[in-house]
Amino acid sequence: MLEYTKYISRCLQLARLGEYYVAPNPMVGAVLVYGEGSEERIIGEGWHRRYGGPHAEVNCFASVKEADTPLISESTLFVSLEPCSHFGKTPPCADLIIRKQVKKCVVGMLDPNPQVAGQGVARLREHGIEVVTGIMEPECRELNKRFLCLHEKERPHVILKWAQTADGFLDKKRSISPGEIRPNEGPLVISTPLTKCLVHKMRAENMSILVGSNTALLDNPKLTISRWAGRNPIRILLDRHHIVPSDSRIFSDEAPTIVYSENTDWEYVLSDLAHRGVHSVLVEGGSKVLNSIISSGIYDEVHVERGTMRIGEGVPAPKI
Ligand code: AOF
Ligand code: ZN
Repeated sequence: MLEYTKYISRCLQLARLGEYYVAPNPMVGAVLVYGEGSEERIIGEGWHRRYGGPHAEVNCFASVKEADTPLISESTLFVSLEPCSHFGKTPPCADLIIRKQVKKCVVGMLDPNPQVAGQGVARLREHGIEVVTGIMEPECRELNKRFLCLHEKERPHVILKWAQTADGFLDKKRSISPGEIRPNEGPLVISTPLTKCLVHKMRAENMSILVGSNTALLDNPKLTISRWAGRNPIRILLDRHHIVPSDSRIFSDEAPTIVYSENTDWEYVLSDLAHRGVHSVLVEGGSKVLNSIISSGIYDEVHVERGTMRIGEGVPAPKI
């Protein structure tokens, strides 16, 4: 018998190659295996490479060498997510699999997208293809936690992130005096060159990045990626009192910016982002925004960088 976890592991490895390029779609990998025992070998591999592009299964079949095509009908297709059954930007993968007449299909996990939700697997079974589901499901779920959150909870996956001093402060006390456009002092630097790279990696992993008006005003950040690969996240600014000037770096043309000013209620912001298809938000501060999200209880992960410096007084870091 084929070792299911070995090939679903390979699917997950392939799926990861699409990281940074497929959001808000899931990362998906597929492997086609012919024969068993001494005959056993992979005859095709593929993954979803970019948003709007062909799905993993399509790329997998396309990779099969001409000499191996007669073997497809005697092969097992492994795929980390249920093959789709709908016409999206691309036609249904389930129909392609049926046309290729594979013997068996092993699926990591079902697709919670309501347009698919079990119908892909059902269609394969209706056409006499043996289907096994739920192989390495926890690993499949972890890989696509953002995509799953969007479809299962109808809101983006929320990650809070901040850096604090050894004595528990986010920053010195800084403010803007009347008439002054920008503060003279820059923000307290807690991050190191290495952790700055990691922050940029997190920005690349998430579809959007959110800050409040104080952070936009005091730090004047661009919130883009320069120390990691991938696309700049969509910038989200909560600015209830319209205090952030239009020439701020958060409005630079490197990425879109969405401003919430009328309604900055966290549940409203999350549901609006979900409607726009945003599957993840990295919240980078400041203290007011972080504290209000923490008190709402609607967040999924918290990443705290602890520096070695002590500053004695300043803006206290949030408590969770
Ligand atoms: C698959 N294989 O590799 C992926 C799937 O607009 P489309 O056509 O790209 O469809 C996107 C939806 O298809 C996405 O929301 C998810 O439900 C599924 N993704 N399905 O069979 C793949 N990426
Ligand atoms: Zn598909």
